[in-house]
Amino acid sequence: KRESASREFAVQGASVDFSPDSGQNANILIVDDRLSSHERLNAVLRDHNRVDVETRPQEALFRAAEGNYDLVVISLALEDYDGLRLCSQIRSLDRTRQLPMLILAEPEDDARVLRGLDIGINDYLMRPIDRNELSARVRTQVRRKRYADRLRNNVQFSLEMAMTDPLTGLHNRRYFEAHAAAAVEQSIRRDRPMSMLVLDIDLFKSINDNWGHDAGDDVLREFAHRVRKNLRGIDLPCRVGGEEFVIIMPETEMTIATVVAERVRRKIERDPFLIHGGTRSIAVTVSIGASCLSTPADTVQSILKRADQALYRAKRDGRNRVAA
Ligand code: GH3
Ligand code: MG
Ligand code: MG
Ligand code: MG
Repeated sequence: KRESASREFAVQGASVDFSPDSGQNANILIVDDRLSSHERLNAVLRDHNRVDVETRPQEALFRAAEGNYDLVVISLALEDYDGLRLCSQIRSLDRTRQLPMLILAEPEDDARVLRGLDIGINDYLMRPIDRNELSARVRTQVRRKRYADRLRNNVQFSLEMAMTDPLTGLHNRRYFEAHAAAAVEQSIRRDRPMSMLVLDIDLFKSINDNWGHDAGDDVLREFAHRVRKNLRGIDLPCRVGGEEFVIIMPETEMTIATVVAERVRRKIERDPFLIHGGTRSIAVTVSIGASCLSTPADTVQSILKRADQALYRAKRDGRNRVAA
C-alpha cells in the first residue's frame, strides 16, 4: 500500500521521499559462527529489527542473495573461513552488489579491515563491541541503503515513464530512438537477422471525425493491446506517432516478419473495435510495411526508409495489407 502511494507520488513529481528514516525494522543477516558472539549481537539488534543468524559462511552467500536483507553483519573471526572472501563474493554477485556490509574485527585485524574497505565493506567495528555503537552504525547503514534504494527506484521509474507512451503503455518514440540503433548495431556485429515493421492505422482521421477523439483513443489502446498480444517477448513495439507504430524484431528474418505482420493485420481486421464505452463497434484496419537488415552498411534510417516505402505501397494498393 505504501509502495503504491509513493509510486503515484513519483508519477507526479518524480521526486524522492526525504522523510526521516528510523533506520530500524530492518532485515539483518548476522554471519558469525561463535555462539556467545552472535547471541550478543542478536540481543542488541533484535528488539528493533528482524535478525537472522547464519553460522555457516558458505551458506551465508546464498542466504544473502535469496533473502531481502538491508544489511549483513560479518565476523572476520570465522573458524576455517576467511570473512573477507565472503565480503568479496557478496560484492561480486549481482543480487548482493548493493547490500551493505558491516564487519566485526579483532583489534589485531587492522590490516584485514583495510583490505575489507578496499573490497567495499561499508563500515566496521572493533571488538569488544559497544552495543550503542553497534546499533548506531547499523541504523546509519540501513538508512543509507534505503535511501539509495528509493533513489534507484525513482530513477528507474522516471526513466520508464519517460520512455513509455501513456495512452497505450507501449514504448514511445524516445525509446525507439534510444534502442533501435543499438539493436541494429548488435545484429550487424553478431551477424544476426533483424526486421522492422511500420504500422499505420487506415483512415484513422475518419475514425476521429466520425466518432470523436475519445473513440480514436479507445481504438489506439485496443490496437496496441492486440499488437502486443501477437508478438514475442523479444519484439519491441513502439508508438512513434499518432497512429503510427514501429516494431523492432531482433533475431527475425524477413519471411517471419511478414508472417507476424500478416497475423497482426488479421487480428485487427477480424473483430470490430468497441468504442463509446462498449456501446458501439467499428471496423478498423491497418497497413504494414516490413523491411529487414540486409547489408552491414544498414542503419536505423535506411531500414526504416525501406519499411516506410513498403507501407506507402500497401496504402497505395488499397490499404489493409502487408507489403515488403
Ligand atoms: P491513411 O490510411 O492514409 O493512414 O489515413 P489516415 O487518416 O490514418 O492518415 P492521417 O495521417 O492523415 O491521419 C492520422 C490522424 O491521426 C490525424 C490525427 O488527427 C490523428 N491522431 C494523431 N494522434 C492521435 C491521438 O493521440 N489520438 C487520436 N484520437 N487521434 C490522433
Ligand atoms: Mg499516419
Ligand atoms: Mg496517413
Ligand atoms: Mg493512418
